[in-house]
Amino acid sequence: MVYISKILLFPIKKQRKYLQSGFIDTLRLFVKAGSGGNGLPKFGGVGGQGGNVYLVGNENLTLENVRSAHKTKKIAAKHGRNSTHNFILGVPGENVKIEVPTGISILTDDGAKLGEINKEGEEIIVAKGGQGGHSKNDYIGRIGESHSIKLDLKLISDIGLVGFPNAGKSTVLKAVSQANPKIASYPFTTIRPNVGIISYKDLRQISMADLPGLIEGAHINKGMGHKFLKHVERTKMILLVVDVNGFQLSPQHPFRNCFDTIILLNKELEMYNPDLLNKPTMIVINKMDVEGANEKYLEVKKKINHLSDYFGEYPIEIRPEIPLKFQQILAISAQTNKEDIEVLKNKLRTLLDVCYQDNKVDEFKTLKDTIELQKEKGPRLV
Ligand SMILES: Nc1nc2c(ncn2[C@@H]2O[C@H](COP(=O)(O)OP(=O)(O)OP(=O)(O)O)[C@@H](O)[C@H]2O)c(=O)[nH]1
Ligand SMILES: [Mg+2]
Repeated sequence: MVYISKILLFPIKKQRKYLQSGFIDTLRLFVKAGSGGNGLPKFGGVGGQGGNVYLVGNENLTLENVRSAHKTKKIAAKHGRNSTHNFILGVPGENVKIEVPTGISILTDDGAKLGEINKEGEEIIVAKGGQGGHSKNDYIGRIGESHSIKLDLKLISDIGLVGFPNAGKSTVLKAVSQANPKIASYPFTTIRPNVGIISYKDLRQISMADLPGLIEGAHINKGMGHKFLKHVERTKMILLVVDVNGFQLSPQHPFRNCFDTIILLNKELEMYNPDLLNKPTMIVINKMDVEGANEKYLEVKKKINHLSDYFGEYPIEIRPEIPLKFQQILAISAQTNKEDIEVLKNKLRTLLDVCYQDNKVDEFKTLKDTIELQKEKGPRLV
């Protein structure tokens, strides 16, 4: 490889790690339903109906499985048989059922949504077989539908973890759930989404999706975070995780302190889809065990409820327009403090219960009192 690149005098660039995950969350297939068989005018015979193409939900599959099961990406159902002397009613064409993972939307090429599959065994017709020929259509069987469809996987989880790389999102997921995500001290450790389940003593379960970190410019497709933000669109609430020490992607990139990272995340969410700013959001300020964290946290705490007062300090390219609002702010050490994690688990549950009850962000105002009451308990709660 080295030689070839030398001979050809161009460097072969190694693919970035975050592009190597092998994880796919969209897949295009071409589906073709069967055409209807012709009718037999002499005996008033009706041609068989063309077979339909269905998608069927299977919880154990991934889109990678579907891709390898249908390498040609063209899937056709059988045609209906013609009506004959022996079979006045033509035999219908066989249907085809494609097993797909649950939690997908099905779209056509022009972006129209054909439907969703969210449960095991759920079925949807994606190409309808042509009608058999009969007296009203001159006994000519109709052509079955055919088109390409896009399967768009969206993780279904209650809470979506959003933050810069290395902030501790996976550490949070690991601490609150049984999940065992990879954790490391370098950015882009998580390269594909993971879902963990938080279990409570009364058997209540809440799902949380850990997503690859966002970076500045994610909205213009920098890094891979943008691709995964679509999963956040479906979660009931967002859990923003920031490192109290701030973040620097590399020595070539500017250092961003903790407050800057909050502003930048605000901007990225807004640029991706401003509706995300209306989603109930909680913020966790992580790594409070590190020396000097308290002073840094106090600085952030002063400003965090008035983000827009500070927008003017940021250049226009990174300045958000609408400030994020946090229903809850919690300073924790996800790695070292078990009590913090218990408090976090309970706060998440309380917030999520309100989401389910009211499904309205405004209702969170009523939570303020609860938050006040809980102030004296648990970690530094604003
Ligand atoms: N001191 C300290 N370190 C922490 C804490 N939480 C996480 N870390 C460390 O921070 C580093 C990054 O943690 P991850 O959980 O992998 O971060 P992430 O946000 O998932 O990162 P990406 O997957 O790259 O987006 C690891 O070295 C963790 O051990 C904490 O509370 N305190
Ligand atoms: Mg991670």
